[in-house]
Amino acid sequence: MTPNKIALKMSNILENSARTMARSALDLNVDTRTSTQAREFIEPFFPQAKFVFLDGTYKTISWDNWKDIIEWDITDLKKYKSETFDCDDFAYSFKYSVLKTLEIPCFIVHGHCYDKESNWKFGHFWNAMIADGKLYFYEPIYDRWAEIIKGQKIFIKMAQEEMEYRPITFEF
Ligand SMILES: [Ca+2]
Ligand SMILES: [Ca+2]
Repeated sequence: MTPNKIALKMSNILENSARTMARSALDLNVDTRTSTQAREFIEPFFPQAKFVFLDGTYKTISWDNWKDIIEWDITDLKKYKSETFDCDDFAYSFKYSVLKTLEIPCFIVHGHCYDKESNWKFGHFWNAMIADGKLYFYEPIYDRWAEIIKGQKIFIKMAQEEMEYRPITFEF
């Protein structure tokens, strides 16, 4: 079977238009930060954390900007599928949807989630942002977030229950 080339071309045109429309609709306050600054900012919260930096400098935006982006982005509408479209895929999809449209990066965080009641834990991926001098964890599967407070455990509600998030690696 040959692919429908007109439909593929049309899909490209629509995707480009959609991204251009979102870009001009959002009102972003863009600043820059170096990887060293990002590391020095996060380390006091998580002294054991490992870092992977892919660039030397990064664009940053305000948390109000991020909330607008989270509301606009539809990664959370994807259906969760074990392996095929699970936590790692949600975290990378959110990151690259925002990058493709706005060229604004966020962190990919790898770590563990703990169930408060049973202490059951599992490996997990999510996103993090530094905005307005604060650190936030964003759960792209459920469109929920938490502001990180030094010395306090981090909880985000998943389907029904709050899970504790413990990061290991920050990739930026
Ligand atoms: Ca969303
Ligand atoms: Ca996966």
